[in-house]
Amino acid sequence: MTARAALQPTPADKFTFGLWTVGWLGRDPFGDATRPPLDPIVSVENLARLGAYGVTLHDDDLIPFGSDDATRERLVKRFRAALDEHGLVVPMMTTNLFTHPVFKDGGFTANDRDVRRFAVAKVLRNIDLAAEMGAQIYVMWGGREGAEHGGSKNIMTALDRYREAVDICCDYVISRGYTMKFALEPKPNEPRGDILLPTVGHALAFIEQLAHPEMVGVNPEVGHEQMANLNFTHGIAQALWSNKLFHIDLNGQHGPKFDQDLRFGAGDVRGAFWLVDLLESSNYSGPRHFDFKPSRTEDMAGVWASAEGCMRNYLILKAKSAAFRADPEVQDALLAARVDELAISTLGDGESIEDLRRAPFDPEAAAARGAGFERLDQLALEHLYGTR
Ligand code: DIG
Ligand code: MN
Ligand code: MN
Repeated sequence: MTARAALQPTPADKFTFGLWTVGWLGRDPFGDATRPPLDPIVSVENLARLGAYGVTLHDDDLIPFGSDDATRERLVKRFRAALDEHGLVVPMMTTNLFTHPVFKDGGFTANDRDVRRFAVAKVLRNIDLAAEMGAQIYVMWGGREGAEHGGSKNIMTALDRYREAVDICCDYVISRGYTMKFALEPKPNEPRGDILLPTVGHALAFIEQLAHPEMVGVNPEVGHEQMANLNFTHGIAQALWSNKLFHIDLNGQHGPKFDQDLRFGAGDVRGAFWLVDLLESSNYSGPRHFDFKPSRTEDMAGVWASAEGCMRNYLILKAKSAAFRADPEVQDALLAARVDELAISTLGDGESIEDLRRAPFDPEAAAARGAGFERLDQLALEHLYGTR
């Protein structure tokens, strides 16, 4: 296969994009939109042309907030026709509980009970549409669930309400006989000063308190963990280790600052390499979903170039990871670094605690052993830099 062909995305790569990504108007807190609204049909056409597998969406991305039933039915029918025409699927859907001012203090955890009840009803209605679309994952990003003022929100009570809302949604899915699962998306801050369930760790702990924890996993986003100065690949590893990586939001970020939502591979390149290396060696078979914002500097040609860049960067890193793992010198360096030894249980088969405590050990000799990590890491970087 030629190098160029190897980087041509196909539906087999399972690349998906949120409608809100390529459809981002470029509006930010300091500037107006730089691009006109994008018809979801145009997004479907172009993403299919670029080799994507599917699209994802919030309810409001397709059906403007407050639309009447006739409008809703027309827009859904038109969208489904475009999906069928271009062969795209909808593996994931989610709800917008953050744009309309009614959600200014959140949805599931708004102090205002009427708002909470409206938010739950909005999610339940979109769960029905998600089932109709064949979505198997339903993401919950609680971007407005949080606070800026210490006395405004009893966090323990807020978590009670958060759990109540998620439990209601799980009960609803069970009652309707749907097979979809939920994926909580953590984020530490922005738009709220502090957002509830800020990291993968917080979300994993929260899931264990739910009525149906087996139905709920996580949808980690690269930039969100990195905004909290955390190692995203380590977070994904713990989600995989917990069998809770139900979906993933891929993008780029340059460390702890505002949420940049860069195209995948355009932020922390070294972190992106190790992430792809982990994903491609794991049992995660879900979509490689991009949740990014094409720079507001771009016209539509730039938007599609940015979307294509997300997929190409993933495929480039996938190829580099495979070359790294196949490199005999790397395999030698991995052995020298005793990476394989970590897979051996600390206590031997049939060994007693007393056997362990009596085992001979020379700490000085062990301390003198070099780890061999620098040579291994240099080999990885040379694969990443393209000199191997
Ligand atoms: C932002 O990172 C959030 C929203 O875009 C959406 O609710 C979710 C879907 O992946 N990510
Ligand atoms: Mn983000
Ligand atoms: Mn996201």
